[in-house]
Amino acid sequence: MNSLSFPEDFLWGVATSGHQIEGNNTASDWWAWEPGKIEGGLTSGRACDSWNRYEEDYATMQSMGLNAYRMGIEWARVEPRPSMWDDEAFARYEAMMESLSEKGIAICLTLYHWVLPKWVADQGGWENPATCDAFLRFTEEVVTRLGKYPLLWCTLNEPNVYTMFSYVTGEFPPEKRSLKAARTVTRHLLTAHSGAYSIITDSLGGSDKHKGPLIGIAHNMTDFVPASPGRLDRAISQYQARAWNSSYIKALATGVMPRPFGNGKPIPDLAGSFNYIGLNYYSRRTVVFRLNGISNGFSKEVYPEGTRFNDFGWAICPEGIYNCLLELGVLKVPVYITENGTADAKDTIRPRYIIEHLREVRRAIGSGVDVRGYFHWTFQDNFEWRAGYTQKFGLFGLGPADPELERTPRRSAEMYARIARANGITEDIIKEYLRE
Ligand code: IFM
Repeated sequence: MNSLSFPEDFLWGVATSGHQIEGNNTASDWWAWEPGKIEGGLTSGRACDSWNRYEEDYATMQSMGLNAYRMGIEWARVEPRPSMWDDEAFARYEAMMESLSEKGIAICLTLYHWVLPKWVADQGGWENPATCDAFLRFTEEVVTRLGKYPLLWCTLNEPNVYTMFSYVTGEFPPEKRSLKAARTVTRHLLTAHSGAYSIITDSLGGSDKHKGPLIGIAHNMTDFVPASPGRLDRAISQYQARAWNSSYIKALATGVMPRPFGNGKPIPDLAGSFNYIGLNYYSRRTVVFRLNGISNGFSKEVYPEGTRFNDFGWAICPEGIYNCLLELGVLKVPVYITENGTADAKDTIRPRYIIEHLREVRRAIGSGVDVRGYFHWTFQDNFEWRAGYTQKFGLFGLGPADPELERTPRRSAEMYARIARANGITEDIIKEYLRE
């Protein structure tokens, strides 16, 4: 592999979400739901205590040469009860963003990353159309108070993952298993997104894909491949790719969400309500057809000999990110990798994972996709939802049992800093980190 340079002004960042790192998000639906549900018996608890330790983390990011950070704002913190805006919580978020801005770190702000205020969940969450209005009031408040800070606005994180886990497989709160509910939720999420797009553009000036504000969603895409050339395996893998990947792209472009997660009816103002698109890419799924129900996707995963897996059992496939980027390229807006990373407690696969995925990102740029930034998931080990603290995605190690919550750099952190500083992958980096 040869050295690779990235376009001027490319963003090199890390991505996090509020609930996963801040700690004590006590007015949220997740906080109420977690006891007894989380692997390892812990709850999110104090997480990484980033609510208090943000300054030290941002200083570390700055020293690594990072110029961007994807963070979340927790709706439950700033509106713990209906229309009761918590000024102190807003002041803390403002202090965070001020500190990032002073350090020259561009902000990507996520408004919804799966966690609701408990009072919203109690009123039916995203099944209730009133949640769209509540979300828009929240968006308006955020824009009024903090609108000058973010370069990128991410209205929704991975609506497909949220709907699947919360309403189809029932692994996340509210643990429903109903395709009908999943369809309603998808519609409301996309309605909320398009409303938020209008609020942000109306308040902060016309959207311009060169100057911002840049507004989009973080779309989780998987590279689906049939395990055999057989007709049924090909059909199921294409079906999954359509349902999981393309239907959201189509919905944003045309305003109509196709089945199975949409009802084929137009969603007002959705078409074109974005001026960038975020890609969250982790892995490939190689599937065979099985009559085992929609929550299993009518399929089973079967991988060829030699496939590499991470600690979570996810198949590693760098060229998958290239395929996904090419698919997103049809939207003709800038693309940011809003998440990419791997669960690897020992850090034995992460350096190669990063280099190989970045090589594919660079290849996509060469093929004409306007990729403008890469946010590695994630900065430090954090609360991995139902898997608790068992999966380690961090450039920095962190153990929930450590009273000091010390952030311990993995080798990947040092490597990623070198990539960010060089705005690319140099021969030296390749020699040093790809040698094994
Ligand atoms: O931790 C999650 C994140 O919240 C959303 N995208 C995938 C990550 C790893 O599972």
